[in-house]
Amino acid sequence: MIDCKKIWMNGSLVNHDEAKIHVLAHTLHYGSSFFEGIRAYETDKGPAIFRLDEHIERLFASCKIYRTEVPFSREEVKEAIFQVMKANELKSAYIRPLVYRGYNKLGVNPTTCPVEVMVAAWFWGAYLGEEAINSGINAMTSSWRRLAPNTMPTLAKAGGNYLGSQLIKMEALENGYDEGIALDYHGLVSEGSGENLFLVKDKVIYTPTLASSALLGITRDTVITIAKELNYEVREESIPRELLYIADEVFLTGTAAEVTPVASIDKIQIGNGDKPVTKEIQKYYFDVVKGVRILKEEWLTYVK
Ligand code: PPE
Repeated sequence: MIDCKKIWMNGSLVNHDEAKIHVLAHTLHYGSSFFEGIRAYETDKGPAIFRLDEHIERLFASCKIYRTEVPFSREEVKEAIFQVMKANELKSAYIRPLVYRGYNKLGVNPTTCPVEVMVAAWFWGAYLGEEAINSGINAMTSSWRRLAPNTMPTLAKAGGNYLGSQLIKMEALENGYDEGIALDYHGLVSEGSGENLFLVKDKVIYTPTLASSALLGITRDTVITIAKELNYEVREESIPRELLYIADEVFLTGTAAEVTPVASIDKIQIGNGDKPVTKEIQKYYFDVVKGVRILKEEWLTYVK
């Protein structure tokens, strides 16, 4: 079970055990939900939520793609997040806002069903394990591709998209790997089941373009900003699978995964095992999210 005493649902805080929806809710049958994963870190000035505005914007963008009107304003959702942080007395947290289609009628058309919103927050440690943050994970190229263009929009962080992610993740775990890396429809590198991907070759940093069916990751943007700050050249390009095998370094990024090195892919060791660029960026990232180093003032929202 997830340890969170209070959850915000449609305007008020409710106890964990009362945060329920009907089994005939539209979202349960057709995947009609949109969500965010946001982290708050402990800082000298109390808990700070990292890039809150960008996460709220992406949540509303996901809803817009699916013609879904959120019944609360951006300010109200932010306020809900503060309330949940305080009610659960969290110093650091993983925050999960979710917009979903509730219960009225069944049938594919979602528009007859009410749009509901919930926010939960709890402590969530390293996504791929503490050890992975240092030594890196072993990944495989998934036999499952990411969603093809003009099928399901990958720029929307929609619940339904994560059926694809689940196939990628389960296949990797069943085969003894930590994570799966998916190719796009054209066979080019896309992303992990819940992370964006970067590689380093000859001191240049590469990441797939948005046309490769990846999510427009907020950590991806943070890492690009940090890399440029450190005077690295960053290229957003189409990446052939085999470039991963001959890269000097590969790492994954995400709110949950933070900056996680990849040690091997398909049992091929990445580089010589040293990860100087990944380590440099990872350290910078942790300093920025924890407010030790201020890169952009507006990236940290302190919980009032
Ligand atoms: N791609 C996918 C498919 C994805 O789910 C995430 C976040 C990212 C890239 C990175 O995006 P960002 O967090 O904005 O840097 N995955 C979220 C959910 C993970 C989960 O298991 O749940 C997350 O990291 O919060």
